[in-house]
Amino acid sequence: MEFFQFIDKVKFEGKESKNPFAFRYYDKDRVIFGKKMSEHLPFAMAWWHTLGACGVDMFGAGTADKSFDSEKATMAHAKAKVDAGFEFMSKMGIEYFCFHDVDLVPEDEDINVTNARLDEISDYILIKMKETGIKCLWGTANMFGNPKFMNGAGSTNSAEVYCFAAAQIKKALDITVKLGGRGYVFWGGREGYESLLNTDVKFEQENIARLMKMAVEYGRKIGFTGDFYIEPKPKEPMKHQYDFDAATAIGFLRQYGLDKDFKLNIEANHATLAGHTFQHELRISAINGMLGSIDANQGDLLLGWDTDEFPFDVYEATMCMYEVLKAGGLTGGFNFDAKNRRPSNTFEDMFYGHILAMDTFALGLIKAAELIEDGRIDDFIKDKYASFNEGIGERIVQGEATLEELSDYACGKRVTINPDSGRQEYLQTILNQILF
Ligand code: XLS
Ligand code: CA
Ligand code: CA
Repeated sequence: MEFFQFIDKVKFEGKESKNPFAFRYYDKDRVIFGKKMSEHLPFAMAWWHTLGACGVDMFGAGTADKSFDSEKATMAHAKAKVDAGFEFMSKMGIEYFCFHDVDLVPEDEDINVTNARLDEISDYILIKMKETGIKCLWGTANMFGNPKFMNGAGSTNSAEVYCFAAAQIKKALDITVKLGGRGYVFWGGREGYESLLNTDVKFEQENIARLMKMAVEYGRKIGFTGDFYIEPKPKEPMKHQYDFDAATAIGFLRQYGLDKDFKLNIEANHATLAGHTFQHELRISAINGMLGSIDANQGDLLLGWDTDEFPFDVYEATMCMYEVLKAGGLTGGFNFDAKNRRPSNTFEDMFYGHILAMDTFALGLIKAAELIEDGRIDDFIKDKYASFNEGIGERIVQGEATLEELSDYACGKRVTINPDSGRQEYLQTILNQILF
């Protein structure tokens, strides 16, 4: 059965095209810095949003029909989602997908039933993967939806619930490895707290680390060679989440000796919820060797929650791709953890959302490469710190200087000169010149 009969394949037609089902910037074979666009931008479809989300919000029922001609919460529906998903990705030219365990199959009360369903659906997905060449970017376990996780999964007060979380991770890892996933994600949706009056933060964090350690041991045992990721988010659903931002997550990973196996999956919308720019989170990850994968979406700065919009901000995408290029690329990819707005409720809108997002990142890549090639910004930054290239500055950087020596130097000078201008407005002019 063909679900999206209105379109055969979305193709690159160039900037002037008015065809709504065409790319204006994403030209997968175009080579930039020696690599094809499709290699710079391993795009992934998020199973939960694209095949699951139907526009339900706190005030109203769904507006989009994602039944795919079958009864929801059945295995027939799970299979129809696979069919629809692979047709969608093939037509879009999206080469990867990401999933939570419970996105793939309906969850049963008995975990053994759910697990058997996961075996069945992953067999079916594997067949489709072979047919199409589409691959798995990452898998994860949903340890936040089920009521048993109300006090957390790794951070729960109940040893029994902790075991159920472990069982879900084990199975999700099995399926991720079976599908050849590049990564495995921990997003700590319920790992945090509402009140310190009822929370032992130290104990909860230690328990989360223990669970992650067990996951790493098991993953490596079954042949998982990819990266584990923490996906930072400061809040929502919890008032305070432990993986607040990249710096916090990196500190946690180092504290518990998990930093060799883990990197970060940075989501744009989570960065802004943490009061950072997307670029800040990427830079902090990159300079710590922790930039693994990206959830490519966009928030709304006028709203205080996680709106998961398809990205269209070219400034943000350019600065993101600037960080990614400087970091030498991602080991993961760009997962569109993004959903259509509630009134955009047709299958056509699913295509428009992904076309918008892919074109935004393609344009970001083109512009970031131009920025680097132009070189004025890089040169400025290099020059800015030039006083550390010789003399006393060089001795500081080499770790040769002592505090007394620096003090003698300053006292010998008597007064200091002003450091050079930061030139922010001039640099912003360069950015605009390249963008427009
Ligand atoms: C929720 C998160 C979630 C993770 C995967 O805010 O973005 O969807 O990406 O569990
Ligand atoms: Ca996400
Ligand atoms: Ca989000």
